[in-house]
Amino acid sequence: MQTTITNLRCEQFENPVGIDREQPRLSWRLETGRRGARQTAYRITVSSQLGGPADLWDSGRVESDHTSEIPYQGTALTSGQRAHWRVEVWDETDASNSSPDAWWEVGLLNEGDWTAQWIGSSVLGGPRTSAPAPYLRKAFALDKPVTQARLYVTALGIYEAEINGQRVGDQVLAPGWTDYRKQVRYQTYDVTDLLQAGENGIGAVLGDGWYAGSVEWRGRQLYGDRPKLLAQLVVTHDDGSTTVVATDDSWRTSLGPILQADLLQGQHVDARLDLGAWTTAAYDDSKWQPVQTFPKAEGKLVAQNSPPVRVTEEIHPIAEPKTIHRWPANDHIFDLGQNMVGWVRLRVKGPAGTTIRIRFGEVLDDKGNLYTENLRSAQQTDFYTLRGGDEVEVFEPRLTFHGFRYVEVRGYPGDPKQDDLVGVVVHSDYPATGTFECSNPLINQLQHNIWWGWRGNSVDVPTDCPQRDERLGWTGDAQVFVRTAAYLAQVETFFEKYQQDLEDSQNEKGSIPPIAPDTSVVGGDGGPAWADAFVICPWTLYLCYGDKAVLERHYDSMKAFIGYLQSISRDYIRSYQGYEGFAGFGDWLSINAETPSDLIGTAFSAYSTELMARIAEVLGKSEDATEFWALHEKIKAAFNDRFVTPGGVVASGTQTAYLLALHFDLLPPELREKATEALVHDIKKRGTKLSTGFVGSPYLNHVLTANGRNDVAFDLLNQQDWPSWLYAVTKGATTIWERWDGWTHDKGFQDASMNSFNHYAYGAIGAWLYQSVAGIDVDPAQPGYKHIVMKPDVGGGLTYAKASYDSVHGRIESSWRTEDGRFEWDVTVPPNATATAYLPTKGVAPEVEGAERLGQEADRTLYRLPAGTYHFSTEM
Ligand code: RAM
Repeated sequence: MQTTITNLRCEQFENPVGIDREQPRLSWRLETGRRGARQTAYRITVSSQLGGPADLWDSGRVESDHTSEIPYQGTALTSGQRAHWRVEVWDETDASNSSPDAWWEVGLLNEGDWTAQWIGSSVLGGPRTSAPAPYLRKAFALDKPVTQARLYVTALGIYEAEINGQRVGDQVLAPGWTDYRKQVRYQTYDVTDLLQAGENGIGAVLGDGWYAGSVEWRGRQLYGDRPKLLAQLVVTHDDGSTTVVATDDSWRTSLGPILQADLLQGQHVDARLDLGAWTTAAYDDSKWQPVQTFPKAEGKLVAQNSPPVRVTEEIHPIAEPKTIHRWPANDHIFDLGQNMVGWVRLRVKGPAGTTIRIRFGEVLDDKGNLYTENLRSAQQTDFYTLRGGDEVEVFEPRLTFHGFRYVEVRGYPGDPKQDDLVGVVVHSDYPATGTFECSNPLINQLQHNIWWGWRGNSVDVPTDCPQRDERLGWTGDAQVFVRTAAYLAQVETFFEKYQQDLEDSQNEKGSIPPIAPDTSVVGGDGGPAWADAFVICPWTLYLCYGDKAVLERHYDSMKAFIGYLQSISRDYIRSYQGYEGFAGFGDWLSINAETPSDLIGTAFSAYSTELMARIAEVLGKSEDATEFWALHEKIKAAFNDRFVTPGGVVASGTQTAYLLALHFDLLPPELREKATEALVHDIKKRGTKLSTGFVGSPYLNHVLTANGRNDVAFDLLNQQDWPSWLYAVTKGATTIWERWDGWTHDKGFQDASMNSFNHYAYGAIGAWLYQSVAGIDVDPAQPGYKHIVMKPDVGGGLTYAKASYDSVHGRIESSWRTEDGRFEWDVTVPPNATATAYLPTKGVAPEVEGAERLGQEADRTLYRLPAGTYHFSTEM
């Protein structure tokens, strides 16, 4: 059976344009059904010409089983250069196979490559009022045929570019959100097909975006007073010469139909002001004004290096809209059946000047009205004023986004029908990698909610929520969820970008704020479990994708962070009583269970230091590793001294206190059992309920399962009264709620000032479902699923569970069912990986072809599995 080489990726993109890393990382996959298939060597060749000799790089035959993220090590490439590459792979039989050709193209590497100037309109809004969106354009002639054209473009704000009346690319909300004072990301588009010899037109419309529009609750203009554009079109002609068309003072600007484009407040459009075909060459712009030019932006121009934001799906209302009769205009409420993030597309016909108001909410109140109190100051309201005439008009705002399930349309001429409105789902366009299903439909709905919670809260930045006046890159939420996110999707470069956001927000003392990109709402130190995202997130990426680059890139800053933690600790206790700095958010939103800040602080200090020691080991920095381990010992000793009694009682006695002590392995081994008992006792005392907030919840079921109480883990999972994961599910939730008690029978809605129905943090239970219930996990000693730990923990009345995960090596599958006292298990190990299967068995362990028996551990038989598919059948 032959091996084919597929999935050729450069920096996780397929044949990308605009790569600016000096050593772009190359990856591929082996595809074959052959048992035990693995790579023994590879040879990468890179050429400046398609099919040409390897003039840029020939790695030679490298004896290695690595297939992912091999750094390019050839001749330095120049701006705009294209590199063609392929890889030859030798397998375990020493047969060799070559991949198809792939390529990447370099972006603009040097500031000097940019001749474009920042341009914008002279019209600007204020801290509370927005100005209409500026349109910017230029006509130009190309006197020779076009063989290739690239548009390098970005904005302070957000842009949508057009050439000759056609939209450039399919990204939305570009260039996304960074701390623009540090970094501004540009996008590169292949626009060859949009141009022609002769007359051409180019233009862009700008939204205020995160740069000049509303961000959280502080109003507008956080980074600058108005949006600006930077664009450089580089056209190559058939004779090899180039023409560059760049933004400068020859461009012209006008206001148009978009009266407001604000991410939080919404988009207002008056179609009567439509500009027509404003990027065609023939368009008459004599009434337009000259643009203003602006000095160079502070932030460094860097290429887009994470998944672009795109429309990924459209969903339809589940029923005809409900009409609420009001005076002077009726409301029509559409239900999309899913709490989602993006916008709607609305079809409408009616008299010119009719204005429709569209509001968005996650839930309805008990009278069936749209509930918007929990949005705080975010209006997320769109207005559309009709052009009029006989044609159906289509309204689709793209310079804003909303979080909603219900859409309230007021002022619609006549009665809208179900198919007049579509929900347009928008988020970072990463490949989905995980599927999970089991015999309990409520748990399947929970998994569905976790996935949608992640989708809506990954619009370029991992956010707490997507709807109210917040939508921020809260560090705590991100670290809580990153492991789950890495099951759901290929989020490596998404989180690498966030890691850069974190580093960009680090202050000179080494602290990491609660939010990145930093909006300086709360200040310089995010406190325990929040700031620690800086170490936890990259470590998780390393475990799940096996690449050291992110650890290397941020090593010095992470080390500075660990130094900072000690500088604010007293006798190794972080957030000690009496500490004058920010002691942290505690176990945020826990239920009647307060865990002291110094306990959480010291536990996370130990954990981050341990991870740092491991990171230093991985990077071969053994002196540092020794120091971090020594520091870790001291923090651990201080933790025990201060918070643990000789009998194994952990101070405060909360579930979270025990969870941190156990999960971070802070206790002497002989106290683990006692601590587990105490944890279980507290759970039972509360009626088999959890009391954990953001900090403890992600570890709860892991700790129970790892310490012999998988039964209690399942009892918590199956609990349907609040606080529990399934409570919201039984109340019809389609995403994860911010609070365990977002809505209850006796109290109704929780405090509107903080009650999001789309907050992914509690969705962190998702990782346990994949890891423990389905039994697919990484082995830290061979990260990136090179060696897979397959250890399903059966329980909770489930009769089957099945999951798949598309790892860097290919698809991993685990599917089990129980039947008449037997355990039937199907397993797939992708090529170039191995797995250890932990088969739960009472009786005689079966012989399975290709699986090597390794021995017995308690009630499980261990097998070593080379690549391939296997079926186990045994007595339970
Ligand atoms: C809330 C956010 C977030 C949390 C912080 C502490 O406002 O929604 O989820 O991390 O506070």
